[in-house]
Amino acid sequence: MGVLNITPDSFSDGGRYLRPDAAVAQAQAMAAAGADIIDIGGESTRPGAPAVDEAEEIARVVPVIEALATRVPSLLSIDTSKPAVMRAAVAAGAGMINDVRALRCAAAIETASGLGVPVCLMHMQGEPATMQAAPAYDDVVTEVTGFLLARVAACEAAGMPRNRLLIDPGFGFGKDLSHNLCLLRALPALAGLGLPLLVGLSRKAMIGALTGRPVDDRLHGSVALAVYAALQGAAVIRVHDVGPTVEALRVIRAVKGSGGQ
Ligand code: 7PJ
Repeated sequence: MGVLNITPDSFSDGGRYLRPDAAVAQAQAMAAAGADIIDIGGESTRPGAPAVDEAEEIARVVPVIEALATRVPSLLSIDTSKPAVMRAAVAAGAGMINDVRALRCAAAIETASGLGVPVCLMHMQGEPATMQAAPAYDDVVTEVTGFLLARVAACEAAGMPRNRLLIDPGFGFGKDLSHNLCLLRALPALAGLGLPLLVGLSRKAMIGALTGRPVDDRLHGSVALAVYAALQGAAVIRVHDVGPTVEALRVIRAVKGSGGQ
């Protein structure tokens, strides 16, 4: 899954793809590099990012989704928590919803259920503005797992079949380095819950903490974690640098697969 942020303020690529033609070109490049899914977002979840109203969010993402629907073979995912944006994006050609709030906003669950597309349910402690101030858990793996299973149950109760859902522990969303490392070590257990597991680690602060690298220089750490996550059972890896990640995963797949001698 390649990341396409159509925002002025995302933490690693804010402002680069605000113009629709630049966004479309970037998505085409990610598709050509092997992205099966393009995740399109019009609101930054960076700590301190200003809220975007739904009309502005729709105006950012819909022209890009419309243009891409006929130009790339990749599945288009809309990264939003707002029901109106979900509806507009799916009408424009999106075939998946990625919600960092796991359909907890008013009417989101009914809207997503009615739209009939796959949904990624992500764990987040708190809200983006303040989530990194003092994240705290008694047992991060147990609490994240319990939350995700409760959201899956809520979706099923709203009429969504289980085979339309993905789960994501939400690395960096109300988690410090030790929480993120605990969740990474628990990936096999999370993958074992029986729903496809999506992970997003690309360029995140934990890589900066471990390598000392600024956000625009975290490729090696990002690819390492993508490979690790895939080997531990992740089904979908959300990344900014599609080409290098796809290459790394291709090599790993050859080793794990049945080809060769
Ligand atoms: C994630 C996301 C993630 C899912 C972002 C960033 C911050 N959606 N949206 N999982 N992260 N499902 O790109 O670093 O980890 S925004």
